[in-house]
Amino acid sequence: MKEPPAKYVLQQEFGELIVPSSKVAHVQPDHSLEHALLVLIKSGYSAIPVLDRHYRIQGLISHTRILESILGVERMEFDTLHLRRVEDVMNRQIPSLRQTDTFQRALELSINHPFVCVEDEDGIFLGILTRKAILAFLYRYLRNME
Ligand code: 4BW
Repeated sequence: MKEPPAKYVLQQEFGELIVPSSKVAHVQPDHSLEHALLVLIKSGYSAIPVLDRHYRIQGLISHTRILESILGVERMEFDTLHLRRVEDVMNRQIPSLRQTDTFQRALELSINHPFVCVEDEDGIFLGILTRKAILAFLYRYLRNME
């Protein structure tokens, strides 16, 4: 089957590529850094979304941010992890996509972001779009081109 032209693909929506919220590891802003580190280690991911109780995107938290926050002058202050909150160290400057955005927009964002959160028109988290899903889609498309 002949693949559609690249221009057409870039204008398509990317809904089928989304990792649904039920499969995305996440934490809440008021969780402790100890809890967040546990979730990161158990899930195997280096960074995960932070969502509030209504499933709205608040930021992202990573190993690096947590470890930087407990970096003392002479030692890592691991004993303070349970006292610190995710909201104090999370990265709030993260882009998000609407499910109605184009594949081109998703592709542009994936250059600098390993994953991008996707929300609906009410700002409710739907899932994430990963660089892996985007690359796999592009790879299939290029392989099948004439
Ligand atoms: O536990 C893992 N399972 C699988 N299947 N793949 C993994 C795992 N951990 C890492 N990977 C692979 C993926 O290819 O390493 C890449 C980089 O992982 P990261 O960034 O640094 O933890 C993964 O690439 P990706 O699938 O394109 O994912 C990009 C980023 O999206 C990940 C992580 O920050 C986030 N992410 C992906 N799936 C997630 C998730 N965050 C929460 N829950 C998920 N289900």
